[in-house]
Amino acid sequence: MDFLTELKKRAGIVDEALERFLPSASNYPPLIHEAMRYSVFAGGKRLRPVLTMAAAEAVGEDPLRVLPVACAIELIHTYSLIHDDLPAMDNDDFRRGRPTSHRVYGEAMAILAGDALLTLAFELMTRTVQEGAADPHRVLRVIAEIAHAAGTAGLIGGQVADLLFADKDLDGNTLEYIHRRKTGALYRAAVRSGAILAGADENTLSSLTEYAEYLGLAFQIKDDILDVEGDQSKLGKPVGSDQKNKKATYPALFGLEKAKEKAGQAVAAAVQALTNFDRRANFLRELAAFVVTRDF
Ligand code: GRG
Repeated sequence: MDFLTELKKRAGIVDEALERFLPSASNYPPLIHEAMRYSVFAGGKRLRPVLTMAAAEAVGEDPLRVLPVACAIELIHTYSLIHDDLPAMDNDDFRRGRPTSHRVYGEAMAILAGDALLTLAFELMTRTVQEGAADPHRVLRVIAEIAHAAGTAGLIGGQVADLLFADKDLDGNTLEYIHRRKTGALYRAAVRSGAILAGADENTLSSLTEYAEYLGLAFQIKDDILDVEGDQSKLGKPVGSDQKNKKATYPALFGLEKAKEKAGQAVAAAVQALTNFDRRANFLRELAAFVVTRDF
Protein backbone atom coordinates (compact mmCIF):
# COMPACT_ATOMS: atom_id res chain seq x y z
CA MET A 1 0.00 0.00 0.00
CA ASP A 2 1.48 3.41 -0.90
CA PHE A 3 1.92 5.99 1.84
CA LEU A 4 -0.97 8.26 0.83
CA THR A 5 -3.43 5.34 0.74
CA GLU A 6 -2.20 4.20 4.17
CA LEU A 7 -2.49 7.77 5.54
CA LYS A 8 -6.08 8.01 4.26
CA LYS A 9 -6.93 4.64 5.78
CA ARG A 10 -5.62 5.77 9.16
CA ALA A 11 -7.36 9.15 8.86
CA GLY A 12 -10.58 7.19 8.15
CA ILE A 13 -10.19 5.34 11.47
CA VAL A 14 -9.84 8.70 13.22
CA ASP A 15 -12.95 10.01 11.41
CA GLU A 16 -15.03 7.03 12.53
CA ALA A 17 -13.92 7.53 16.13
CA LEU A 18 -14.64 11.28 16.00
CA GLU A 19 -18.10 10.45 14.69
CA ARG A 20 -18.70 8.37 17.83
CA PHE A 21 -17.08 10.82 20.26
CA LEU A 22 -18.84 14.00 19.11
CA PRO A 23 -22.37 14.69 20.39
CA SER A 24 -25.04 14.06 17.78
CA ALA A 25 -26.09 17.15 15.81
CA SER A 26 -29.64 16.57 17.04
CA ASN A 27 -28.69 16.85 20.73
CA TYR A 28 -30.16 19.95 22.35
CA PRO A 29 -29.20 22.71 21.61
CA PRO A 30 -28.59 21.45 18.06
CA LEU A 31 -26.91 24.61 16.70
CA ILE A 32 -23.75 24.23 18.77
CA HIS A 33 -23.40 20.52 18.01
CA GLU A 34 -23.93 21.22 14.32
CA ALA A 35 -21.25 23.93 14.42
CA MET A 36 -18.77 21.63 16.20
CA ARG A 37 -19.35 18.90 13.61
CA TYR A 38 -19.21 21.36 10.71
CA SER A 39 -15.58 22.22 11.45
CA VAL A 40 -14.41 18.81 12.64
CA PHE A 41 -15.75 17.06 9.53
CA ALA A 42 -14.56 19.64 7.03
CA GLY A 43 -11.82 17.40 5.65
CA GLY A 44 -8.67 17.99 7.71
CA LYS A 45 -5.65 15.80 7.04
CA ARG A 46 -5.76 14.33 10.60
CA LEU A 47 -1.96 14.44 10.81
CA ARG A 48 -1.84 15.00 14.57
CA PRO A 49 -4.11 12.11 15.65
CA VAL A 50 -2.43 9.83 13.11
CA LEU A 51 0.90 10.80 14.68
CA THR A 52 -0.34 9.92 18.18
CA MET A 53 -1.33 6.49 16.91
CA ALA A 54 1.91 6.02 14.96
CA ALA A 55 4.04 6.98 17.97
CA ALA A 56 2.22 4.35 20.06
CA GLU A 57 2.79 1.83 17.26
CA ALA A 58 6.52 2.67 17.13
CA VAL A 59 6.72 1.84 20.85
CA GLY A 60 4.90 -1.48 20.33
CA GLU A 61 1.36 -0.56 21.41
CA ASP A 62 -1.87 -1.22 19.48
CA PRO A 63 -2.60 2.21 17.92
CA LEU A 64 -6.34 1.75 18.37
CA ARG A 65 -5.88 1.93 22.14
CA VAL A 66 -4.81 5.58 21.96
CA LEU A 67 -7.70 6.69 19.72
CA PRO A 68 -9.57 8.79 22.35
CA VAL A 69 -6.45 10.85 23.09
CA ALA A 70 -5.61 11.07 19.37
CA CYS A 71 -9.12 12.42 18.72
CA ALA A 72 -8.86 14.83 21.66
CA ILE A 73 -5.80 16.36 20.00
CA GLU A 74 -7.68 16.77 16.71
CA LEU A 75 -10.52 18.52 18.59
CA ILE A 76 -8.02 20.96 20.12
CA HIS A 77 -6.45 21.55 16.71
CA THR A 78 -9.88 22.25 15.20
CA TYR A 79 -10.77 24.66 18.03
CA SER A 80 -7.54 26.58 17.37
CA LEU A 81 -8.36 26.85 13.67
CA ILE A 82 -11.90 28.13 14.34
CA HIS A 83 -10.62 30.79 16.74
CA ASP A 84 -7.64 31.68 14.54
CA ASP A 85 -10.03 32.42 11.65
CA LEU A 86 -12.24 34.80 13.69
CA PRO A 87 -12.48 38.47 12.68
CA ALA A 88 -10.60 39.42 15.87
CA MET A 89 -7.68 37.22 14.79
CA ASP A 90 -6.86 36.41 11.13
CA ASN A 91 -10.35 37.18 9.79
CA ASP A 92 -10.32 34.35 7.22
CA ASP A 93 -13.31 33.34 5.13
CA PHE A 94 -12.23 29.86 4.04
CA ARG A 95 -10.78 26.88 5.85
CA ARG A 96 -10.56 23.26 4.79
CA GLY A 97 -12.30 24.13 1.53
CA ARG A 98 -15.42 25.66 3.06
CA PRO A 99 -16.57 28.94 4.58
CA THR A 100 -15.15 29.40 8.08
CA SER A 101 -17.30 28.71 11.13
CA HIS A 102 -18.08 32.36 11.90
CA ARG A 103 -19.13 32.93 8.26
CA VAL A 104 -21.73 30.18 8.59
CA TYR A 105 -22.79 30.30 12.24
CA GLY A 106 -21.84 33.84 13.27
CA GLU A 107 -19.06 34.94 15.60
CA ALA A 108 -20.71 34.03 18.90
CA MET A 109 -21.45 30.46 17.84
CA ALA A 110 -17.95 30.05 16.33
CA ILE A 111 -16.36 31.13 19.62
CA LEU A 112 -18.60 28.71 21.51
CA ALA A 113 -17.96 25.84 19.07
CA GLY A 114 -14.20 26.31 19.61
CA ASP A 115 -14.67 26.43 23.39
CA ALA A 116 -16.88 23.34 23.28
CA LEU A 117 -14.31 21.35 21.26
CA LEU A 118 -11.54 22.28 23.68
CA THR A 119 -13.66 21.25 26.64
CA LEU A 120 -14.81 18.02 25.00
CA ALA A 121 -11.16 17.10 24.34
CA PHE A 122 -10.44 17.01 28.07
CA GLU A 123 -13.68 15.17 28.84
CA LEU A 124 -12.72 12.56 26.26
CA MET A 125 -9.31 11.99 27.81
CA THR A 126 -10.71 11.53 31.31
CA ARG A 127 -13.30 9.11 29.93
CA THR A 128 -10.54 6.66 28.94
CA VAL A 129 -9.72 6.29 32.63
CA GLN A 130 -13.34 6.09 33.75
CA GLU A 131 -13.90 3.29 31.25
CA GLY A 132 -10.80 1.45 32.48
CA ALA A 133 -9.28 1.64 29.00
CA ALA A 134 -5.98 3.23 29.99
CA ASP A 135 -3.55 3.49 32.87
CA PRO A 136 -4.66 6.51 34.98
CA HIS A 137 -1.08 7.68 35.69
CA ARG A 138 -0.19 7.72 32.03
CA VAL A 139 -3.43 9.50 31.11
CA LEU A 140 -2.85 12.10 33.82
CA ARG A 141 0.65 12.75 32.44
CA VAL A 142 -0.78 13.05 28.93
CA ILE A 143 -3.50 15.49 30.05
CA ALA A 144 -0.82 17.70 31.66
CA GLU A 145 1.27 17.45 28.49
CA ILE A 146 -1.62 18.45 26.22
CA ALA A 147 -2.88 21.22 28.51
CA HIS A 148 0.65 22.68 28.56
CA ALA A 149 0.87 22.53 24.75
CA ALA A 150 -2.53 24.23 24.36
CA GLY A 151 -1.83 26.99 26.91
CA THR A 152 0.34 30.07 27.11
CA ALA A 153 3.54 27.99 26.79
CA GLY A 154 2.21 26.59 23.52
CA LEU A 155 -0.60 27.43 21.07
CA ILE A 156 -1.89 30.51 22.89
CA GLY A 157 1.60 31.88 23.63
CA GLY A 158 2.51 31.44 19.95
CA GLN A 159 -0.69 33.09 18.82
CA VAL A 160 -0.14 36.08 21.15
CA ALA A 161 3.42 36.57 19.84
CA ASP A 162 2.11 36.23 16.28
CA LEU A 163 -0.48 38.96 16.90
CA LEU A 164 2.00 41.25 18.65
CA PHE A 165 4.54 40.94 15.85
CA ALA A 166 2.08 41.35 12.96
CA ASP A 167 3.36 44.04 10.57
CA LYS A 168 6.78 44.10 12.28
CA ASP A 169 10.09 42.91 10.91
CA LEU A 170 10.95 39.58 12.49
CA ASP A 171 14.30 37.86 12.84
CA GLY A 172 14.75 34.10 12.50
CA ASN A 173 14.74 33.55 16.27
CA THR A 174 11.37 35.24 16.79
CA LEU A 175 9.89 33.37 13.84
CA GLU A 176 11.10 30.13 15.39
CA TYR A 177 9.69 31.16 18.79
CA ILE A 178 6.24 31.66 17.24
CA HIS A 179 6.23 28.46 15.21
CA ARG A 180 7.60 26.27 17.99
CA ARG A 181 4.47 27.24 19.93
CA LYS A 182 1.77 27.78 17.29
CA THR A 183 2.59 24.68 15.30
CA GLY A 184 5.32 22.71 17.04
CA ALA A 185 3.72 22.39 20.48
CA LEU A 186 0.74 20.32 19.30
CA TYR A 187 2.86 18.06 17.08
CA ARG A 188 5.19 17.49 20.02
CA ALA A 189 2.29 16.74 22.36
CA ALA A 190 0.66 14.44 19.79
CA VAL A 191 3.77 12.28 19.43
CA ARG A 192 4.70 12.33 23.11
CA SER A 193 1.14 11.43 24.17
CA GLY A 194 1.09 8.32 21.97
CA ALA A 195 4.49 7.30 23.31
CA ILE A 196 3.60 7.96 26.97
CA LEU A 197 0.36 5.99 26.71
CA ALA A 198 2.35 3.14 25.16
CA GLY A 199 4.71 3.14 28.16
CA ALA A 200 7.82 4.47 26.39
CA ASP A 201 10.98 4.72 28.52
CA GLU A 202 12.69 8.12 28.84
CA ASN A 203 15.27 7.46 26.06
CA THR A 204 12.58 6.42 23.62
CA LEU A 205 10.46 9.40 24.59
CA SER A 206 13.36 11.75 24.08
CA SER A 207 14.09 10.40 20.56
CA LEU A 208 10.42 10.69 19.62
CA THR A 209 10.32 14.23 21.01
CA GLU A 210 13.27 15.16 18.80
CA TYR A 211 11.47 13.58 15.83
CA ALA A 212 8.31 15.58 16.59
CA GLU A 213 10.14 18.89 16.94
CA TYR A 214 11.87 18.53 13.58
CA LEU A 215 8.65 17.30 12.00
CA GLY A 216 6.76 20.35 13.28
CA LEU A 217 9.43 22.64 11.86
CA ALA A 218 9.38 20.88 8.47
CA PHE A 219 5.57 21.06 8.42
CA GLN A 220 5.53 24.79 9.13
CA ILE A 221 8.19 25.66 6.55
CA LYS A 222 6.25 23.66 3.95
CA ASP A 223 3.03 25.37 5.04
CA ASP A 224 4.70 28.74 4.38
CA ILE A 225 5.98 27.51 1.00
CA LEU A 226 2.51 26.28 -0.01
CA ASP A 227 1.14 29.71 0.80
CA VAL A 228 3.49 31.06 -1.88
CA GLU A 229 3.34 28.41 -4.58
CA GLY A 230 0.47 26.08 -3.60
CA ASP A 231 -2.83 25.45 -5.37
CA GLN A 232 -5.89 26.98 -3.68
CA SER A 233 -8.20 24.17 -4.84
CA LYS A 234 -5.96 21.56 -3.19
CA LEU A 235 -5.25 23.58 -0.03
CA GLY A 236 -8.87 24.51 0.62
CA LYS A 237 -7.86 28.10 1.48
CA PRO A 238 -6.58 31.06 -0.51
CA VAL A 239 -2.84 31.24 -1.22
CA GLY A 240 -0.87 34.44 -0.63
CA SER A 241 -2.63 35.16 2.68
CA ASP A 242 0.68 35.40 4.60
CA GLN A 243 1.89 38.14 2.30
CA LYS A 244 -1.52 39.85 2.40
CA ASN A 245 -1.51 39.78 6.23
CA LYS A 246 2.17 40.82 6.30
CA LYS A 247 3.08 37.66 8.23
CA ALA A 248 6.72 36.72 8.63
CA THR A 249 7.39 33.37 6.97
CA TYR A 250 10.39 31.21 6.13
CA PRO A 251 10.28 32.09 2.39
CA ALA A 252 9.91 35.81 3.20
CA LEU A 253 12.83 35.71 5.61
CA PHE A 254 15.20 33.33 3.81
CA GLY A 255 13.92 33.15 0.22
CA LEU A 256 12.03 30.24 -1.35
CA GLU A 257 15.05 28.07 -2.21
CA LYS A 258 16.68 28.41 1.21
CA ALA A 259 13.31 27.68 2.87
CA LYS A 260 13.03 24.46 0.84
CA GLU A 261 16.55 23.51 1.86
CA LYS A 262 15.69 24.11 5.53
CA ALA A 263 12.56 21.96 5.21
CA GLY A 264 14.61 19.11 3.70
CA GLN A 265 17.17 19.38 6.49
CA ALA A 266 14.43 19.25 9.14
CA VAL A 267 12.98 16.07 7.59
CA ALA A 268 16.42 14.43 7.52
CA ALA A 269 16.92 15.32 11.19
CA ALA A 270 13.46 13.94 12.08
CA VAL A 271 14.25 10.62 10.38
CA GLN A 272 17.70 10.57 11.99
CA ALA A 273 16.05 10.80 15.44
CA LEU A 274 14.40 7.43 14.72
CA THR A 275 17.69 5.58 14.05
CA ASN A 276 17.25 3.22 17.00
CA PHE A 277 13.66 2.27 16.11
CA ASP A 278 12.69 -0.84 14.14
CA ARG A 279 10.29 -1.13 11.22
CA ARG A 280 7.32 -0.28 13.46
CA ALA A 281 8.52 3.33 13.10
CA ASN A 282 8.37 3.17 9.29
CA PHE A 283 5.09 5.06 9.12
CA LEU A 284 6.63 7.89 11.17
CA ARG A 285 9.61 7.94 8.78
CA GLU A 286 7.36 8.13 5.72
CA LEU A 287 5.17 10.75 7.32
CA ALA A 288 8.21 13.00 7.78
CA ALA A 289 8.93 12.80 4.05
CA PHE A 290 5.26 13.39 3.19
CA VAL A 291 5.11 16.58 5.25
CA VAL A 292 7.41 18.35 2.77
CA THR A 293 6.32 16.65 -0.47
CA ARG A 294 2.59 17.21 0.11
CA ASP A 295 0.62 19.64 -2.03
CA PHE A 296 -2.32 19.97 0.39
C1 GRG B 1 -5.73 29.22 20.40
C2 GRG B 1 -6.82 30.90 18.85
C3 GRG B 1 -5.73 29.98 19.15
C4 GRG B 1 -4.76 29.88 18.28
C5 GRG B 1 -3.58 29.10 18.54
C6 GRG B 1 -2.61 26.89 16.46
C7 GRG B 1 -3.03 28.30 16.31
C8 GRG B 1 -2.66 29.22 17.37
C9 GRG B 1 -3.72 28.72 15.28
C10 GRG B 1 -4.11 27.83 14.21
C11 GRG B 1 -3.87 28.39 12.86
C12 GRG B 1 -2.55 28.10 12.26
C13 GRG B 1 -2.31 28.72 10.94
C14 GRG B 1 -1.66 27.33 12.85
C15 GRG B 1 -0.36 26.99 12.31
C16 GRG B 1 -0.35 25.53 12.09
C17 GRG B 1 -1.07 25.14 10.86
C18 GRG B 1 -0.47 25.47 9.56
C19 GRG B 1 -2.24 24.54 10.96
C20 GRG B 1 -2.96 23.89 9.83
O1 GRG B 1 -2.74 22.54 10.04
P1 GRG B 1 -3.12 21.40 8.98
O2 GRG B 1 -2.56 21.74 7.64
O3 GRG B 1 -4.68 21.55 8.93
O4 GRG B 1 -2.73 20.08 9.55
P2 GRG B 1 -5.81 20.47 8.60
O5 GRG B 1 -6.96 21.30 8.11
O6 GRG B 1 -5.30 19.51 7.58
O7 GRG B 1 -6.11 19.81 9.90
